[in-house]
Amino acid sequence: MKFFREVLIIGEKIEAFIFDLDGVLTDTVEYHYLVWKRLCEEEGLYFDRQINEKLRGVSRRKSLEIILGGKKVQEKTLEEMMARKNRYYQQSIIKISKEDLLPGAEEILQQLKKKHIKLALGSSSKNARPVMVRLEIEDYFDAVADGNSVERSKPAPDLFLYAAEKLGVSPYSCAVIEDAEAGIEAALKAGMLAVGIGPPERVGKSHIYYPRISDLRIDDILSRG
Ligand code: B16
Ligand code: MG
Repeated sequence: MKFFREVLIIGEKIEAFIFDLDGVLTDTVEYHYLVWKRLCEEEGLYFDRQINEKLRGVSRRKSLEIILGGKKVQEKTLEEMMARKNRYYQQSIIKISKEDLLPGAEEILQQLKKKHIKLALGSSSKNARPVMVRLEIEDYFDAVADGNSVERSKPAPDLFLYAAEKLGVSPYSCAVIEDAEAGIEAALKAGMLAVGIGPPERVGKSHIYYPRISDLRIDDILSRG
């Protein structure tokens, strides 16, 4: 995939950045962990931080399937469990404020705006909009792609392709900033420049990665276009 991008897309400039939300701009990963843990305790299901790592970037339904680990459950029960988890999650995000933006995140959005780079959000979460509002970042974005925008979530490329379409740019001119393996895979499949945030074990398949969002260098990314 990396090879294809480098060989076929010579001369394509980066015109837009697509930001993941959970784990990139804010640390809602911890909120998701705590509420899945609560649900698992109620249901007598095993859950730990290692399993939680596998849930980064994947949809609510896929997350529950991973937790169930092949255990057969009726559709009605699955839906009730997803709804309960979401109720708990919605209760926990009420506490989110601008303070929950990760260090350096807003500065990066500001720098990109100054450079007239188009910005989109690309989050698997159906709760992305209320979280953006609580973080007071919605005005930075020209488009929002979230868990309600497409059928197939990350690692399918659909969400990022939808974001590029909304921005009116070619997928090849987009850089995706992601903390999840599923998100990097989605960005690569979309033909975009994949920028990982996190350790190499998680985001090492990206074109370029940084340990934290505050380490990201916009000019490095633009020069990779
Ligand atoms: P919801 P991202 C993802 O957001 C989270 O990383 C993932 O853990 C969560 O299951 C998914 O959103 C769905 O969230 O239950 O709120 O619809 O990282 O793509 O911004
Ligand atoms: Mg994420």
